[in-house]
Amino acid sequence: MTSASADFPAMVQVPEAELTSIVQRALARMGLSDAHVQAIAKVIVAGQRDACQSHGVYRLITCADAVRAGKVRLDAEPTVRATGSPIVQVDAQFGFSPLAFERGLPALVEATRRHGLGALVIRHCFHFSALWPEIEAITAHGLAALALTPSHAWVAPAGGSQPLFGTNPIAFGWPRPGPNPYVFDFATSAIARGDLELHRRAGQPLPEGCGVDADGEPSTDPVAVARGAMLAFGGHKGSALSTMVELMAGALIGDWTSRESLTFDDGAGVAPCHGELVLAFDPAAFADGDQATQTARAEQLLDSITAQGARLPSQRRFAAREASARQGIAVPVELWHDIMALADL
Ligand code: NDP
Ligand code: PYC
Repeated sequence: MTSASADFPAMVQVPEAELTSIVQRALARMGLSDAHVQAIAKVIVAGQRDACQSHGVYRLITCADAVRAGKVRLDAEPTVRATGSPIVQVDAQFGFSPLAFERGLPALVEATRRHGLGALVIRHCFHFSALWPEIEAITAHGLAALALTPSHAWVAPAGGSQPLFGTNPIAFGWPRPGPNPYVFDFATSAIARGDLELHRRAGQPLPEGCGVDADGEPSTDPVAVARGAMLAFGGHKGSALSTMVELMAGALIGDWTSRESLTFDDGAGVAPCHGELVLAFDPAAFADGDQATQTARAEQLLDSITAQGARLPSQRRFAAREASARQGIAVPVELWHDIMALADL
């Protein structure tokens, strides 16, 4: 166990295989089917491995809350409709999203290879996860990818103070030579809801500019902001990106917007339920016969970023991944106790 301070809580280091088996046990105890257990465990253990505290094994608590509320279907079998068009449609049947993505991925890759670009539309899923695991699963096939999903109406539009948008993440990936793609993945809110919850759990104030209280006054109190509204990052720019997510991954695909997801939640306070849009691009189809030049120009651009001393997004994550492989996965002690309790260990 490492020593603790306010910003750096004490951690336990757990080998990946052990953490995976404890997480699987906890999920199985919730009554989830084995297919969901495997898919969810993979995603949240990967999050913890990459030191993504808001979307790592903390999400077991999110799963437990959703299951307890009786809204999520524990044995939902996603159905995949791939008709030869570029659009692959998956109905998650009101189960958690990781299995729905997993089931749709092969058809998305096939459609993208055939048409040059493809779209995966997931509907009716409970969504609590980070998007980068999905992006990395697509870039592993040599494809570029863009993913969008709404959440619950927690975020006010720029200039307003009433919650309307979700925290609406946008994630993008570009395949690179070597093991690590270029990937960014961020909430369009100034802070992710998961991070707000972690601040609330730790009794810590939010950074300035993340939200307003119920009277529309700026606040750094996570409880007051949860009652009021979160804010988009970058003012009107984040607000417009968030609107795009509602339109493209809500209205366009015929699934719920963040406001509709919150209405469906009806005070249960569980994971949002809505759809997701994932777009994939085959670089070969856009390269005009010269993929070597395409790749070289992309690499030149990315190298010019790091040449200035700037880092690429996901660089911190990839470094954490390497550290986890060497030392085991770091889990905050308090969370570790919660997880062990969920696993009845
Ligand atoms: P962060 O602000 O932590 O990070 C956003 C991105 O920017 C990451 O790719 C990160 O890479 C990168 N980054 C951070 N600092 C730098 C830097 N100095 N230079 C270059 N790149 C940098 O993400 P958020 O808190 O906004 O989101 C966290 C997670 O929450 C995401 O994975 C998202 O998918 C998830 N989420 C899920 C939602 C859902 O509805 N399912 C809703 C909202 C969020 P790195 O990781 O290496 O630091
Ligand atoms: O962190 O904003 C968030 C979030 C919403 C749904 C899953 N994660």
